[in-house]
Amino acid sequence: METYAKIVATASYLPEKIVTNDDLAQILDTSDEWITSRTGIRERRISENENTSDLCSKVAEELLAKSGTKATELDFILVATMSPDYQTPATACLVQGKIGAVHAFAFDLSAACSGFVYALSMAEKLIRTGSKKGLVIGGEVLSKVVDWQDRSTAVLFGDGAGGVLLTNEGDYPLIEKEHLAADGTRGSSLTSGYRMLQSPYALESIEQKSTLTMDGREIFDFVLRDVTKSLQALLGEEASSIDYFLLHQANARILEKVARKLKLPQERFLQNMARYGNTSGATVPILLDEGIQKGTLSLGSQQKVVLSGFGGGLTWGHLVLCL
Ligand code: B82
Repeated sequence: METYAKIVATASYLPEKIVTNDDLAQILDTSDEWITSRTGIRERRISENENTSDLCSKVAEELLAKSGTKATELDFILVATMSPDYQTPATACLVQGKIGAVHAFAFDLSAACSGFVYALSMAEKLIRTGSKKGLVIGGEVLSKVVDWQDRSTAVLFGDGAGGVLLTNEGDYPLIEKEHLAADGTRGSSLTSGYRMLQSPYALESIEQKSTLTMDGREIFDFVLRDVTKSLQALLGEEASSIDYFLLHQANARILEKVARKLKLPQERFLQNMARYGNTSGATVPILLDEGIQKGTLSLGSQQKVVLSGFGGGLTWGHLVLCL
């Protein structure tokens, strides 16, 4: 008999501190009107004393509690992040240690805003090939990687984490269709964490910003052209029968344009960037958990939901889920 993955619980965790656009206007030359009209973002959460592994551990603990699972039952922990506590140990290992998941292997996956979608795709294959239970978490503290002097980027990002607990107890396929892709030739349009050569043997050191950089126009066009085209190609006629679209929450204008291109009503595109800003690899799982908490989405309902991530790499990916 075939083994199918199932999402048995979702969870999210946001740091307590709310920073509004007006708050930012006090430290940067910007305004609520500028930020809201261009991005749809009104406020974001900023961590005062928690790092990425802390946010992810809160999500992990909530996932275990909600599903009545013991940490020792987990076979794997995957964390999608572009803002890990360390390069090593992986954030997933910090979570594993903190919750006591002694039988789980653990690693981070680096695919920026597509990270959770990539990680959920990988985890579904782990379940189909023998793993029984595992966590997939997207978590970011982007407030530590943005350039707080740069008003064009600092206002866009926020901190948060979300995730799912997967088991092998599904009665039908969780992922009906998927498409993951990358174009490394365009990687320079969104970067973070650059480190130059600095050994005694280094011949040249190419200096670049290590804080987050992005060419907004270029990646905006990338979504409207490449990402939308690949979504259309994956869905075809089926697009109209998708119940909800959970797209990376980068910018409200992107969601409006994608909906219009697919000739679908805006209401099918869930949105929460007004409250959390862009939390990169965490936007999709936070949106999924909110949809479930509100009752818009329901686990086991067989609703058809598209998860779609796109961003640094460049990377993009779409999953057609049957919840
Ligand atoms: S923008 O270039 O300044 N712009 C679009 C022309 C304003 C309406 C802009 C802004 Br402001 C914020 C976000 C984007 C954007 O396109 N973001 C992304 C696109 C693809 C993948 C990831 C992102 C992201 O920001 O995470 C553009």
